[in-house]
Amino acid sequence: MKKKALIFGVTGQDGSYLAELLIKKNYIVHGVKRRSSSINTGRVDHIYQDPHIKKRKFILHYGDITDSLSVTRLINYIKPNEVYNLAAQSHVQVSFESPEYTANADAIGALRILEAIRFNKLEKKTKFYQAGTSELFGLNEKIPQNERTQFHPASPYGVAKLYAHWITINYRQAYNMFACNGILFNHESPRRGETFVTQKIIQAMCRIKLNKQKTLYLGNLYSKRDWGHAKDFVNAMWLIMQLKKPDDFVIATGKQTTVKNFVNIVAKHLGIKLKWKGSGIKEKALDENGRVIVACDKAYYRPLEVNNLLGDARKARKILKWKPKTNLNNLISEMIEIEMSKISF
Ligand code: NAP
Ligand code: F7E
Repeated sequence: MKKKALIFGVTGQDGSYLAELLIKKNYIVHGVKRRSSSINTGRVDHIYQDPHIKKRKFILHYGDITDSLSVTRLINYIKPNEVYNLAAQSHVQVSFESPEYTANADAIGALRILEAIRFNKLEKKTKFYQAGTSELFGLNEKIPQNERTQFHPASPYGVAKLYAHWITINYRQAYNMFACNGILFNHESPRRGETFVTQKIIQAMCRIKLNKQKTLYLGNLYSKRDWGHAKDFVNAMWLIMQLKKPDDFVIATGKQTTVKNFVNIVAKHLGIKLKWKGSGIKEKALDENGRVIVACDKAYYRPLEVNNLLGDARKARKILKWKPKTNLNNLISEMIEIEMSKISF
């Protein structure tokens, strides 16, 4: 019998890569999409269109993790072997503006799925993966951060994910469920949402290179992130679910870069020479002709910033035998190549 996986958040960056991976591994993949006024399946449409993938291998259902009935109905109907909860309001800055919705989706959403597994008496059959985040470490700047580092979330997003983290552990301990947390550091790809900083920088710099945009406006240039490739990270999710015993893992590259340096690397790839001047909100980067290519705008600063994230994934390396295949330079090349092909299309 083929294994059945259910992915909440299949239309997102990670959901789309995970669906591809599981189909390759011969799973029947069920995905949950939200009803939206415009089409939101752009990241998974190619899976449907692939003539080698039979329609019955990839099935989409409407549902919403803020709607218990739809969650329970889907779990009961599909009776999956593995559930991946990747669904979330995943934007940190937006979580300051929609904190209640973020808590409902990101914290209680995880509870709804766990409870639906229990309610349908699937505790022994169904494994659960929770998409945890390095944002749990937040203001704790002791680096590198691993599974034993104290959490100190610094946004409604981080706080909601903290609940999801602990409720996953609670259901594991109380009901003996196979329920795991992946504590994933930032991971990007050509499928990254346009409002996250890496994709925003790549899109703007490519447009600037082609004279379709003048200036890129950013917030804090000095926050440091540990950026990996989403394709590598979804592989870690699957490995976590194949263990004999459920456990929690930090997944990270172990390399750190500032936002400003990310801009510099992208500029170098595109052959744009940047000269930085000024400081604080007045800091900017000019090109050889003195045109302002990058400037700061206070609209992109957060009420509270997480400055320093760097992951220590030694546990994953040892137990899962996982390590990232793509370095930052190659990730940036791939993102630029795809973006350039979209602009020139
Ligand atoms: P993403 O691209 O923003 O995708 C989020 C997915 O969740 C989308 O499919 C979205 O649907 C869906 N969703 C949002 N609210 C929902 C709701 N109420 N009901 C059902 N589905 C809902 O995020 P991602 O980068 O793939 O990240 C996947 C997960 O990992 C998220 O939980 C995120 O918080 C977490 N995470 C991400 C990173 C990272 O660096 N990427 C790091 C650590 C943890 P629509 O397509 O309709 O919007
Ligand atoms: O910001 C700074 C910003 O929005 C990265 C999510 O996937 O990873 C992601 O959260 C940094 C921050 O990602 C802009 O202040 C400067 O310090 O790309 P981001 P994030 O907040 O790290 C974690 C692990 C998740 O779990 C989340 O789901 O870049 N920054 N200027 C900016 N950020 C944005 N978005 N836009 C700017 O203009």
